[in-house]
Amino acid sequence: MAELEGLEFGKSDFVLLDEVNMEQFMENLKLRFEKGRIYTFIGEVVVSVNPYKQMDIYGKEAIEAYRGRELYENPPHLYAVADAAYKAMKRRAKDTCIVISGESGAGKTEASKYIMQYIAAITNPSQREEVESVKNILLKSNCVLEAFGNAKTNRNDNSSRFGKYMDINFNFNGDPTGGHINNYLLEKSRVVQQQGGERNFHSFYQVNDDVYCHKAVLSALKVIGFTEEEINSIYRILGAILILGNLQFETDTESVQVVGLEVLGHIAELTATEPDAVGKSLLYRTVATGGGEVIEKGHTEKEACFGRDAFAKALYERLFGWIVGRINAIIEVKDYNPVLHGKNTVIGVLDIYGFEIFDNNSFEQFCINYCNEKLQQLFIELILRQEQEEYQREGITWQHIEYFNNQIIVDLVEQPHKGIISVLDEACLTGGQVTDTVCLQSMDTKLGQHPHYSSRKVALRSGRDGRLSLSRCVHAPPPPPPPPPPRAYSIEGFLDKNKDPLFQDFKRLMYNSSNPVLKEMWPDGQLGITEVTKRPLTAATLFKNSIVALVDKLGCKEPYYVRCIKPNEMKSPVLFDDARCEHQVAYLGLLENVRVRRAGFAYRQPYARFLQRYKMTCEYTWPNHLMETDREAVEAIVTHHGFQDDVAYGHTKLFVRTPRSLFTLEQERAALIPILVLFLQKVWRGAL
Ligand code: AD9
Ligand code: MG
Repeated sequence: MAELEGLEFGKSDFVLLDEVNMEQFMENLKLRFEKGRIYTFIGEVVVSVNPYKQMDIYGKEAIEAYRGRELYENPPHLYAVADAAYKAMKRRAKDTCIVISGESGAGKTEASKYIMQYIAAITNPSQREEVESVKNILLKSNCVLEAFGNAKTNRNDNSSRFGKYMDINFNFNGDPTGGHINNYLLEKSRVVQQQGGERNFHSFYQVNDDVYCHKAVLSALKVIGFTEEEINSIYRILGAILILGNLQFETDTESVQVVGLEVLGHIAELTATEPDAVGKSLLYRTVATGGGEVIEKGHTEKEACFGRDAFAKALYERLFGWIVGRINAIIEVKDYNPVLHGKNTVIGVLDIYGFEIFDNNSFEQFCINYCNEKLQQLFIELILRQEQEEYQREGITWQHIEYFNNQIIVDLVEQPHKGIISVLDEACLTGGQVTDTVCLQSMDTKLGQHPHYSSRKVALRSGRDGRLSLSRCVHAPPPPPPPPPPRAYSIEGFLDKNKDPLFQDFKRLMYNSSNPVLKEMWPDGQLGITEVTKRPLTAATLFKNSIVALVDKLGCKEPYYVRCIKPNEMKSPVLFDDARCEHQVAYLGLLENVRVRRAGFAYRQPYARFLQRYKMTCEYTWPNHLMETDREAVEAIVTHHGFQDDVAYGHTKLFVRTPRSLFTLEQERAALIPILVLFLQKVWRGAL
């Protein structure tokens, strides 16, 4: 619970609400936002509301104020969480992670950058050169990843179109020695198609109009350690993708042709391949017949367009993956000897897309929301586990806590043979005749009885479509937080996006490039047509595997959470849209979080600290107590105020069940302080 803030700014920790209900939660959130208090705790979780304006709260002074302090000693802030994660890592040699979630534009990426800057600022006091270099590379990697992975969308001018998890490694001194980045589900469809008002990835514009940013990216690439040849290759590939974007086909009497053959020459030059080979891979595909014969089959115009787009998307996706891989190779911890250097510990920072519920939700939203269900599940599990561990450490009896377990929804999506992904994969395997609608029908057959599954048919101007819905029915007793509305996904495009096919001919073309950088990105192009027997994993299964691995990784770390909220759709610093915010609070399960936190002990503090703060409220402890231990003195304060039934005494800490008890103490303390100040002034003036 944060102190040092007056009540006119609202309650700095939601566990202090008189009652946990949406009304009170929202009232407090709004009041704090309006008073410029964008951060609020729920225990150790920070809830953040995007201020949409520069705040003077991230400077050197703030960093110093939070450095090495306990969470409740300062007002809520990202720095408090960053410091808590860092302290746990340094003092207790624990691997920790900071999970930042929230919807698009809620402030996740900005938060992750402030957290990294904080960690950079408080480490390496002796300014060792190699550590400074690691820090610099870690910070610069943001600039590069944002250039290639972010884009202007209707929701955010700098929207991350990929999920990012970054591990920062520390040596026994607590100084960064390296790192590793994992990226998730880059939205590659943006390369060929954007919604009205949106743009392609920033990188495409930086070569022409956003030249200022281009210079910064170039300089970041150099600082990180990309070679001239690599940088050159990156921009050549971007050029090739741009040309592909303008490439058209036409069908004459006999076959499909590329319009304006000179474009093939441009692409060939940029990708270090032959124009004929480029043309061939755009117009034909090599297939093996049943008898083992290899033939070339000409595309229809539609197939050629589909192939071209898939090629452009894959080029970009592999480029992005390769850039991340190169950064990793450079910042990877090398020559670490645990005997010589002590335990290598890690802080992970996860900046990943939050729940997305648009008017029209598709395969991408389905994947993203599945990821969030997994993280939500981990969140509840870990928060409970942390509580449980602390109680055990302190010798306090653990009481069972009722909470909503969304495992049932996770299972609905990911269970082998039965889940939605499995049914979808099966439909993709069946081949040509299965349509999205048929796929939805088989989901209905397999999952129709599931309490959280439903589907319906809708008539659209463009034809018929089906909607598949998952409802998150929250049934936690009492008081139940309002269940968020069910999410409906349009089934249209699910099969294609899941299969994500790319003709093998493109892979071979790229593998045979004489540019070694490009060749390195396409190792699977070396397989001959008859050698390609295994079907590649589908997009949903690949995503599922990566998220399962992520959750495993997070699960063995001590987690810290930042939950971001977007106050309005107008990017306004003064508007608090109640309905929009309430919706996010419900989806993030924040009321649930407060409930879990309060169901056990809402508040805990080491005896010495508690005593120092409240000893003035009790005659037996003011100005000093005569008891043998601090714990006894704390018992005296608690009994004096009559809330002995509301507490438990741990080995080193006092645990208080309801915030009201503490509130009484806080109020009394607040009332006493002016009297005390007056008294001291008189003492100084010699009046007493
Ligand atoms: V997305 O899911 O990647 O589309 P984010 O990452 O949640 O989204 P982002 O951090 O990019 O959102 O924030 C969006 C914009 O809000 C920023 O570009 C800033 O203009 C603004 N913002 C966010 N946080 C802060 C802040 N702490 N101070 C000032 C902020 N402005
Ligand atoms: Mg972002």
